[in-house]
Amino acid sequence: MPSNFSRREVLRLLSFLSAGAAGVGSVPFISSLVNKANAQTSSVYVRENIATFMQSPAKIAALREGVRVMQSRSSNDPTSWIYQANMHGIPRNESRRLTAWGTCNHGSFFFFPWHRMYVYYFERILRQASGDPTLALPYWNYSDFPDQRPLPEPFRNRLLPDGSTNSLYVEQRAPGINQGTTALASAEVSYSAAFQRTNFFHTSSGQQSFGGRRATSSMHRGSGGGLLEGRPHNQVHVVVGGSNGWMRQVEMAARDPIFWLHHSNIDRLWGRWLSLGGGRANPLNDRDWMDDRFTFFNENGDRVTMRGRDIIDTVQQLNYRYDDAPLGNQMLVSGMSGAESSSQAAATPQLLATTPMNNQQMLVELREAPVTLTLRFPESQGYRAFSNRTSAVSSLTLNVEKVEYNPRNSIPYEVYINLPQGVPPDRNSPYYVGRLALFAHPQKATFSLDISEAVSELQRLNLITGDSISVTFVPPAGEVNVLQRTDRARQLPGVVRFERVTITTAN
Ligand SMILES: [Cu+2]
Repeated sequence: MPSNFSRREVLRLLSFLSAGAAGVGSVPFISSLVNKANAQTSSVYVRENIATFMQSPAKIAALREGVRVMQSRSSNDPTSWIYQANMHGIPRNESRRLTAWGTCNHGSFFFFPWHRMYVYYFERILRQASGDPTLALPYWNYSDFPDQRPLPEPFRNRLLPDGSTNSLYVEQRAPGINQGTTALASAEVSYSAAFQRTNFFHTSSGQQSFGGRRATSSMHRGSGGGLLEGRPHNQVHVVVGGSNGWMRQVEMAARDPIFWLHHSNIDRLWGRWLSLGGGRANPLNDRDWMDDRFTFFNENGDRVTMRGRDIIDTVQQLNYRYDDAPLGNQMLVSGMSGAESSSQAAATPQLLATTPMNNQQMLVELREAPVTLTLRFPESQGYRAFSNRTSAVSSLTLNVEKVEYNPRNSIPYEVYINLPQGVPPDRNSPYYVGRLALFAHPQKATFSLDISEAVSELQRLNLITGDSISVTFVPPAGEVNVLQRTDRARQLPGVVRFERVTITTAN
């Protein structure tokens, strides 16, 4: 049992697991849920881990059939595959602007509620299309179990053993994903940084939170994404999508069937975060978050609207729950250290290290070859933060400032800290901190990645010494060819440019 759980947190976690409920804050509420769950078990849909779900050929067959039937419908039909995907984003070659198309929310605190509503109605449509009244959407649990980090097997092959088409397969994925040889890495799927935060939203520009910056209305591509939206959400999008696959583009992502299992998992992690207590709560006093209306379609093709206040309790309001992960998993435990730290009071993030800025405003350009940049510590305090393991700095953020990129075609670079010269880049090494995951990222905005976990591991291994620190951007194996090919064919820039890289304390 982890010693850094408070007794109350443990009790809440246990209540949560026994109720199987997501997103409830107070203990009396939980017990009423337990009763309800016991009384009505048969009517509550259970979203299962795909690793469990796929043990049942009948369930996989129902999932495939639901997807196939939706794909066979006309794109003017709101219950069709393409109509639903276009609600997330509208492809550039599409001239129609149908109701609710292009309305996904990223980069603000509407990210979680909007995607919960979106997945909820999609699941209802899918169930009806499948002909199986018991079908619930599974989730892809890449975070908790390392052996579940390759793309789930039912999604990998174009054809099924009987020669028919596999509706869960798409070709438009990164190299190695459909072979199962490229698995997600721990640094790409960790939710530790996000789970340590106890604040749902951040209000000032430098502050961070679990769920994103406050907004007063729908935000298609905001620059205030929460920590969980950054990792694992954006990381998984670009690792699966690669340089120009569907998952890496907002406009195409929801055409890949794995999108829905990815977002089912993101939705599950929201409930897991809430269940940890310690002040973690939904912004129930925020009128915009609670009352702004978003438009969807139900399984009959009827237009419906939903508000935040309609989706807070998935069991009581939406009739589904997650089978949920066991208590003793390592990431959950490690994610809790320092959860109650008081360092979350608003303060300006402090600059610890930076690449030099030159006067000509020259941008750093990433192309086919790895690029290593050296960051200097402008003040002794920055150096102390890295050299001293017992430093008070608990939270560190890597920032890539003013990034420009082609959203359809740019390499999801691997990012390493202090990778020694001559050492081959390895995504399972302690130097690796994740991808430059530019998913739904506004142009010229700052890309941020929490590197606290990686830095403390490098400190533990004595791999951070001296008066500078390096950051290396490496194109993933197999992605450069993709870039060069499309570069020539379509005359797209393909490259990523940015102004400088800094490391700051996060608050
Ligand atoms: Cu997404």
